[in-house]
Amino acid sequence: MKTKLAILIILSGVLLASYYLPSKLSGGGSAIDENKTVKEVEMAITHGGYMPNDITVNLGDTVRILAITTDPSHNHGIAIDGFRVNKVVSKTSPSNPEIIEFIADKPGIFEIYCKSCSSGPIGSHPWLKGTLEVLPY
Ligand SMILES: [Cu+2]
Repeated sequence: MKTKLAILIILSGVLLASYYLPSKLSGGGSAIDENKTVKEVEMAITHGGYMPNDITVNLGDTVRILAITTDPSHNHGIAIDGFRVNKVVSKTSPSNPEIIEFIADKPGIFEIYCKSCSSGPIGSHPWLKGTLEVLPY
């Protein structure tokens, strides 16, 4: 009786493995894929630039930017046109950042800039520039 139970457990284990393993090995698709890496970047926006101002990820990664601004007196933001990102960042605490998340589903070098700064007292911040590089496979 115990042997039958053991065989049953082993069989069901093999069945489960054969069900889950192929889906882990195949990949692809542009929707959120559990097998892909989440690339998390803490970014501070100062009056004079993004820190860091260079982000490198792999194609297919989920990019999660945890952004804060050090000067909330006027709007600082993050825009990446290639991924339809345009967010005002008004949070100042690293423990409660603005979260910007998207999937890097195309390779290339994309500009990070501030679209919201123009509403500040000194107008747009042309020096507020960074790059996002998405490496191909
Ligand atoms: Cu500023």
